[in-house]
Amino acid sequence: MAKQQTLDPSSGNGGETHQIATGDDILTTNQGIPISDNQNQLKSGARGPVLLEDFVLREKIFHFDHERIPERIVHARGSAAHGYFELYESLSDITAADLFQRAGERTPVFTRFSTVAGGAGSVDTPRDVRGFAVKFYTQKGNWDLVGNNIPVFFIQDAIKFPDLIHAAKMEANKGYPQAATAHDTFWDFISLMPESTHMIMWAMSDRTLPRSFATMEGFGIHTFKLVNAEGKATFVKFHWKPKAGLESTIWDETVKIAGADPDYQRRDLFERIDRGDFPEWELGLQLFDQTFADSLPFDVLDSSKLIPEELCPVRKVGRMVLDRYPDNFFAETEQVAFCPANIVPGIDFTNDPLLQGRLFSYLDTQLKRLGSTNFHQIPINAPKCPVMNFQRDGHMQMQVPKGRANYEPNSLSESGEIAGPRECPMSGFKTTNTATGADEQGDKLRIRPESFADHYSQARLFFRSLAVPEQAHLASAIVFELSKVGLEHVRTRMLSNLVNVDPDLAARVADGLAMDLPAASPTAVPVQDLDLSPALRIIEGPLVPTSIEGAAIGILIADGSDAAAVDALTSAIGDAGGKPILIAPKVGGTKMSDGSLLKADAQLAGFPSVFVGAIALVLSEEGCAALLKEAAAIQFVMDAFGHCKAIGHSEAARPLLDKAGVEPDEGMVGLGKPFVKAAAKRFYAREPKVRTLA
Ligand code: HDE
Repeated sequence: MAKQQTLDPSSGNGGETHQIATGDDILTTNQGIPISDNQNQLKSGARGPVLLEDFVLREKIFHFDHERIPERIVHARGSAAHGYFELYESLSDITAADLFQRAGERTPVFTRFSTVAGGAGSVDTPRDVRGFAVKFYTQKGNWDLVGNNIPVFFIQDAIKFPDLIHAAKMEANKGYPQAATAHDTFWDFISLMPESTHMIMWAMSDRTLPRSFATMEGFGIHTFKLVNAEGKATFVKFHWKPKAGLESTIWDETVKIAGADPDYQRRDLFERIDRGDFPEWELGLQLFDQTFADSLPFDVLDSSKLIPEELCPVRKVGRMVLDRYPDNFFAETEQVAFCPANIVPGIDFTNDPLLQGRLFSYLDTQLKRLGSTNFHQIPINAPKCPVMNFQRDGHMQMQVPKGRANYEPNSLSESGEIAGPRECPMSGFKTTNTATGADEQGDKLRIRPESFADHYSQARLFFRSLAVPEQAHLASAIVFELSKVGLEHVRTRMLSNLVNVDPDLAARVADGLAMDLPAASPTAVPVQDLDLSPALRIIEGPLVPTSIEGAAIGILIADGSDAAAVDALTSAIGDAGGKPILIAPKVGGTKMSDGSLLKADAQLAGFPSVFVGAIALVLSEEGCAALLKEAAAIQFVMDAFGHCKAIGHSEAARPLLDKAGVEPDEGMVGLGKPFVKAAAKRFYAREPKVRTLA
């Protein structure tokens, strides 16, 4: 029999059931009836017709026919992992939330990363925003922090969300492009919605090309409140800071990754966990009060704005470690249901109109997607603390409540006393004080506040804060996307909006499109020059990786490669915390200089250099000569050079470098220590030599 570890459903764990098959198990139907033959249907005679009474066949095909559920309308493509959140210090002075009370305490989490526009089967690496959703299973209920890897959003009011998503997804009549914003409808909408300009700067920057989920930031975006036991509220913005640093790929690299491995980031998450390089982030809080909020030149309820870290520092209060991948993709990653409305006492919403709309949407969509109001009982969604109420019945009810009492209050016990569970004013939500701005009075209006009217100043702030190579990537990305837009009036309108962001940016994009630069579009309020925020940079920013820790580094070998050099390099990379990957024309064995046979991790033709952070060519004259006739080898080197990666090489590898058009620079090094050091960086100064950037 299968070992069924069935936990008591009444304990509030949702009746979690894990099945682990053993070699002695007998195959059964879903009714537990043993199956004698799983290869043949029940027929009347060996060559006769199939019998309708074959319930084994009917049950199996019936179940299979219904295996798919509707995919998420957005964020359909996702990958997830289990882990924990560990608190550094008690935050009881600012919040009563149970998970923030005791230093050192760990709270289990399940975190799902996603792209937004593509379907569930789309590639991992389009230019797209990444979802960053964390479910904290706290002792006082589930808290979902459903964020993105960008701290602002395209729209200020939830009523525009269906329009935004319709415009971004594949075009209604064509059914393409999949997982791509480089098309007419998206840019038509964006160009007509100036409030999206700030986010579009982020979307066109390297932020939407993360190297790995482990090398991107996460943001709760909206302003929330933390509320302490006395009911005092403090505004908060949530941040996730990656321990592995911030790293993105180059667009050309991203496109090639998509072709070579559509599951690149899902695989990377799995492999990092598998080898013990657990992805880790620190939870950061920007804490502020109403006086600070009033001092800002924008509204903290406006989700198209961020608060620069230079103005309000990010306080690190704990860390999240993802150390276990799901046992089953469907049961966990697909069925997990995040909802921004899932908050715990000690955390509260604000009147951000984008957040308020989200509070309705998630529960609603999950009923459709998961098919029953009881989806909270699915193990991945079930709280790990007691769940007690008088909600009953519904499709797929998994629990068996005992007794007559299904209402509150009741006094059905023998003694006649009022029986529980009952509400608890002490531990439930508290009304917050007005220090954070109560605004629930006034006329009923469909109106945008004046304080939301500045759509360009922060877009300018973002663009001007970036490092020079990042600015060039951003400008080139807009040129690329608008080049795919067939409607000239859309391109012109977008250029007019860009003039407001930065005239130089607009001129560069116009030049890249070979179009005339139009006049600036009208703005509701004058655009301001805000103080720049270098913390927003990836390149040359505060989170730039300084070592190869956690990074995959490729070592190309071929027949005759120096065995000792390969051995030394592999150890040096491993010692620095990197993951050495041996790549050879044949995986089964390469004949090394000392006559030994060395197995490779990957075959050259199926493992382009876009998969690694840097490459080392440990080649003999003989091996190099053979590779000169291999397009995959030449492309391997050409791409590493074009993607500004460090290239370490043996002397004998020079003919291959020459054939790949590599020119010497500081990213070209020998083998050994200099290579391990260089491999942590990218050499962007090389980029103008290999491609025209806007
Ligand atoms: Fe979502 N979003 N969203 N969103 N969102 C969904 O819920 C929605 C927004 C985010 O890994 C849906 O279960 C509205 C902002 C993530 O399962 C849906 C608005 C942010 C995920 C939905 C927004 C997000 C979703 C689709 C405008 C960052 C994936 C499937 C007000 C703070 C969660 C689902 C996962 C998923 C609605 C805007 C993040 C339809 C109406 C802003 C990470 O309910």
